[in-house]
Amino acid sequence: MKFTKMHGLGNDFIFVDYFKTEIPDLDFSGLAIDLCDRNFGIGADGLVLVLASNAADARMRIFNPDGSEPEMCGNAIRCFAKYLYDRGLVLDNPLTVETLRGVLTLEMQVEGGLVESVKVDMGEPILKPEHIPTTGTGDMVLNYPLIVDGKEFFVTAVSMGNPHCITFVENASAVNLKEIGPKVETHDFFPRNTNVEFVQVVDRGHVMMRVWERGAGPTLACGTGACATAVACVLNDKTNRKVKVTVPGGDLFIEWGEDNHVHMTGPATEVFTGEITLF
Ligand code: ZDP
Repeated sequence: MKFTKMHGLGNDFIFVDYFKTEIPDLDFSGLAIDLCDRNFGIGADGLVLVLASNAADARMRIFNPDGSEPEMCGNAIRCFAKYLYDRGLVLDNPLTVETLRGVLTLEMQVEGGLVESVKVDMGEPILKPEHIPTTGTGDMVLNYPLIVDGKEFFVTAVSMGNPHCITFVENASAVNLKEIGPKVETHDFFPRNTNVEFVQVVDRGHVMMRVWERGAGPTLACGTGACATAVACVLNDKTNRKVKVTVPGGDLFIEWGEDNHVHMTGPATEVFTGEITLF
């Protein structure tokens, strides 16, 4: 199996291309578990399939390292656009991508014929508690006291197609992610589990964020997480609608427009191509 290794701010993915070929009858969930393993496989935060689409220029499927299939992925979709455009598979700019969250539009910044960064219209945030989903009621889960290990965490829940649980902290780097992350990820309040973001506000235009990802654990960056964080910051009156989100892997630029759409801008990088023999 030929593959291409790519990343968005260190959030890394294995790309497998079926854009012009038949999709083999493979257990991609099981394959993701094997290939994403950093010791026994290639190592990555996810497996991404490049597919043809009847509804858009192309279709993206992604599998987490635990084999689960999330609805959307911000860092991978920027890499997805670069993969298609740099190879001349799609020449439109902007281009459209079909995901489980719907069809999204991506605008590429090209230098020397290659994509350097991508601005993605990530769509509207989903705030209705039962649509995130959570077991909460009312209009939204805002500064809600979630009990974890007997301790109260005030959380805001936002979906960008995939669920996110955001909590504000004094010092993001002091959070014991491995301790608290999985407990919030699998909390009963989140029937389909959740990604977990710890956010430290620097000023009204800048925050620091660390993430424990659903089905992946700690990662260096999360695009949907950065978008959900920006929305939570505005809802809690912490920042303006335009905010730089600094994650361990670098900076993402997020704007929650007056049209209620969230726009994410960030880099996409190709690292190497290779081939792996499947047993
Ligand atoms: O929702 C989930 O299960 C996430 N782990 C999906 C991956 C999200 C990603 N990190 C992103 O950038 O949005 C790839």
